[in-house]
Amino acid sequence: MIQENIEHVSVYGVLHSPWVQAVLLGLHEKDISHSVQPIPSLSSLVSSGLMMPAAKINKGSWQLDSEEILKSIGYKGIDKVDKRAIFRTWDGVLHRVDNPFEFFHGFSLNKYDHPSILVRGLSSFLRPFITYYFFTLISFLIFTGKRRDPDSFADQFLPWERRLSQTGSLYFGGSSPNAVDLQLFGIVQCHCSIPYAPLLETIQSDPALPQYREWIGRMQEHFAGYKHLYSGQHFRPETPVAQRSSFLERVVYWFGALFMLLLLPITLLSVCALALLPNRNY
Ligand SMILES: N[C@@H](CCC(=O)N[C@@H](CS)C(=O)NCC(=O)O)C(=O)O
Repeated sequence: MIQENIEHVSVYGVLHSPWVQAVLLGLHEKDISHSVQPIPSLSSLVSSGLMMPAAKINKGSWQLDSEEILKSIGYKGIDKVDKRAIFRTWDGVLHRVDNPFEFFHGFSLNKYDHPSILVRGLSSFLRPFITYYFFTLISFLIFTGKRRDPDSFADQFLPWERRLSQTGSLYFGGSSPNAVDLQLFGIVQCHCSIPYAPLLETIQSDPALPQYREWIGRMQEHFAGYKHLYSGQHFRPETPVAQRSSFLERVVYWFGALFMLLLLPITLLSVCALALLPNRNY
C-alpha cells in the first residue's frame, strides 16, 4: 500500500544485498530523504533477526521485503513469473565466499554516513558480525547443495535479453524504470560489488547479452548521482566508484573482525541463533 506524506525513510541493510540496493535505488529515484544503517534496530533484530532490507517510513514500524517497501514508496508490484526470473539472475552469487579475505574486504569498504563519529566508529566495530553472519549463511547454503552452477551463466539473463529485444523499450518499465528494473539492477550491483570473475565476464562480454548490457548502461546513466553504484567500474559509461569507508573506519572494522574471531564460539553461537529466526525464503 502506498504511504502518503513520506518525510524520511530509515533503511537497515548492507550494500552488497541486491534487495537493499533495489530499495535504495527506488528511494534515490523518487528523491525521498533516507538514511542507511548497517546494524538493525533492537526491535527489528528481535522480530526478524538480521534479515534485510528493513525500512521504517517516517516513525512507523520496520517493514521487510524490498518489493513491499518499493510498493510503499509508490512502485507497482511485480508479477510472480517476473519475480522468479529476477531471482534466477542471482545465480553465481554464492561464489562470493570463495575467497574469504575478499569477502570481508568487500564488506569493510562499505560507507555509511552518520553525523556522529562515535556512531560511525561503533558501527564499524560491529559490522564484521554481519559479515560473519552472511559468510556462515552462504557457506551453509553451499554445504547443503544449494549452489548449482549452470552450463552458462548467460542463460539466467536470456529471458530479460529477449524481453528487451521484443519490446524495444528503454527499460523493463517502458520509458522509465519500474520495480523490475530496480530489482534486476540491484542484482547487477550485487554481482559487481564482490565480483565472481566468470559470472561478471559473462555479463560483460557474452555475445548473447548485447541488449542486457545496453540496459545496464542506460540504468547507469539514469542513476548517475547514486552513491552506491558498483557496476560503473565494470560497464560503460564509466561512473564514479561507490563511496568507500575511510581508512580509520576500515581499521576499526578489521579490529572488530579480529576481536570476534578471538571469541569465535560466542560469535558462531550468536550467528546460528539469529539464523534460526523465521522470515528466510531461500
Ligand atoms: N524477498 C526478500 C529477500 C530478502 C533477503 O533474502 N535478504 C537476505 C540478504 S540478500 C538476508 O537478509 N538474509 C538473511 C537471512 O536470511 O537471515 C526481499 O526482496 O527483500
